[in-house]
Amino acid sequence: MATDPISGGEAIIRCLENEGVEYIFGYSGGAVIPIFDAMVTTNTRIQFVLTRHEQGATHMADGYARATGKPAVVLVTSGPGATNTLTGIMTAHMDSVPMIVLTGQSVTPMIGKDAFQEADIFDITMPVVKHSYLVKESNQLPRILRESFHIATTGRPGPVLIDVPKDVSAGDCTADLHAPMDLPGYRPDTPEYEPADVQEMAEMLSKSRRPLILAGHGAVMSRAEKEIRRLAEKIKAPVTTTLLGKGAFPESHPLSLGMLGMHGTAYANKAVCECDLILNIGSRFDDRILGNPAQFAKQARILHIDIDRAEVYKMIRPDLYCVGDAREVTAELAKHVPELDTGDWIERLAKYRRKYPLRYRKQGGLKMAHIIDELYKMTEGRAVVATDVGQHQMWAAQFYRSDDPHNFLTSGGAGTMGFGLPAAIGAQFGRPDDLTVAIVGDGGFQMTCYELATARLHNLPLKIIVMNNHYLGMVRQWQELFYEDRTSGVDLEGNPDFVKLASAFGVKGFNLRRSGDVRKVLGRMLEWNDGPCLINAEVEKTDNVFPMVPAGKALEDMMIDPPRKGQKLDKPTGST
Ligand SMILES: Cc1ncc(C[n+]2csc(CCOP(=O)(O)OP(=O)(O)O)c2C)c(N)n1
Repeated sequence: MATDPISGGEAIIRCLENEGVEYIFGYSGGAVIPIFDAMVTTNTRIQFVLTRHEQGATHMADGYARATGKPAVVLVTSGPGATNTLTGIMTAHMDSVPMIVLTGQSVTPMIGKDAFQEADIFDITMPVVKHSYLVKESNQLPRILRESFHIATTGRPGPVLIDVPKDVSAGDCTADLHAPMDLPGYRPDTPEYEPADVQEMAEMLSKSRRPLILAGHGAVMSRAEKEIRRLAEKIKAPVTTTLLGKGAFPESHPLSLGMLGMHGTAYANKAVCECDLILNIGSRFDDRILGNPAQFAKQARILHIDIDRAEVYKMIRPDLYCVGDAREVTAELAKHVPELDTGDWIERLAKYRRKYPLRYRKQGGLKMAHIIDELYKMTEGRAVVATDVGQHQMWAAQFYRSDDPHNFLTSGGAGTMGFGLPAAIGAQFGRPDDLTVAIVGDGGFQMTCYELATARLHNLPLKIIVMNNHYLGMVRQWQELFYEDRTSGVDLEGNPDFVKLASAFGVKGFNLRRSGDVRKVLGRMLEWNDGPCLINAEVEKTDNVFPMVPAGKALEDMMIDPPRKGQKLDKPTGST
């Protein structure tokens, strides 16, 4: 049904409203003025959040989507504005986060002619989007917007790019704003799983004496937490998760083994080595959790549930797989599987838990693990935690246990430094009443710290802890362990005074220097109620994260404690 003409920009805003969008995160520019203009002329209830950099906008949108489970929207201009979103798009893509990125583009007659601020963002982002569009006519906008939300949120979610030339956003649109979709080749909602496969999985599970459930991000995305809990409790199977699967099973539950893999718990890694069956629910068997794929879970039969057929056989050859939605398949499986007697197995793992607990020394200098452990206790595990990438990220994953699948936000697949602060801001927008804490390294924080201005402007009650070890800690750890302590390119000499930096943005800052002050300073931070506040934690410079499985080694080769002084370790061969 044709309507009176409205501008392409207005059509975009109205279609976003139809999708229930609350926020657009972005940055302005010439090629998107018609869309910004429509935000004024349409009197929309959507709020625009002007960030300080387009990368910040993408991570904010990402954090919003991860914390709320809803798709998020980014709007930026053409050329450099569009290319500045690349890292954020890749981050969302690697972790299957639903995001719509609207980029401005030069007017259609100038495309391909090196016009001012022209970039071929469609092709540049091609390997890191789920789908992309270049809109050629204003009347295509309603259909494309509808399709983009459908594609971004269904099946395996991911980012969708919509490149909008300026004449398209400025032109007339007469198309129905509820235009029908036209996606004949895309049917992710078709229930693909075979009931017979599930039945067979149940039979294999019923013969297992040492079962282990591994939950990944797919379990989080499909909201399978209740079903996983039901299944785990019925068969009394221990559950371990990937970094992004944190919270898919409550980490405070007695059956939880926490995270596995490179910096996972010793008892989770032992469980993988000794189990007789692994049920993988929605994890893509990332190399950080496999160690050496050829050596992974040698005694176990492997069952793999994934919504994306491309993940099956990619890293591991399963004994049986089922392509389908993690929640549906797990629910079905729980119906068919009998109760199991796993008493001996649970007791064996309990011994490992007692022998190799996660630990840190309280004496000596201030430790990141100590701060995170106290934060966990003081907030009773209820905070939404967003991290950057590095040692602090791994300690946060180990010590901030999560019982909620939407409370631990981190860049897992891409490992993007600079993610933590903007992701926490996005999460706080989406969940204004929840306590949100960004735990960041001094390196990563400096990549996006300008977004303090965004947090302050909107008076978000966000808490930020900068783990200031004056090093790019995780890289220094590798150099110390595997390159005879030849540190190179990791000394963050010249760090600013982070409390003064915060103050320049109007953000309250506290210094934390001594272990004895951890509770006191965290308490001040938690009580602060005038917008964002930050702790500069002067932590020990050369502390290292353990357990550690060197990249490319088998989980059996895990180092539970630091190696002896002077002990020479092989250089890791696996991906770094
Ligand atoms: C954008 C980006 N650049 C480089 C890296 C490689 N890298 C991974 S961890 C790390 C060190 C992080 O240092 P910091 O932010 O201070 O955190 P820490 O490890 O000290 O906790 C680096 C450089 C990365 N992951 N992302």
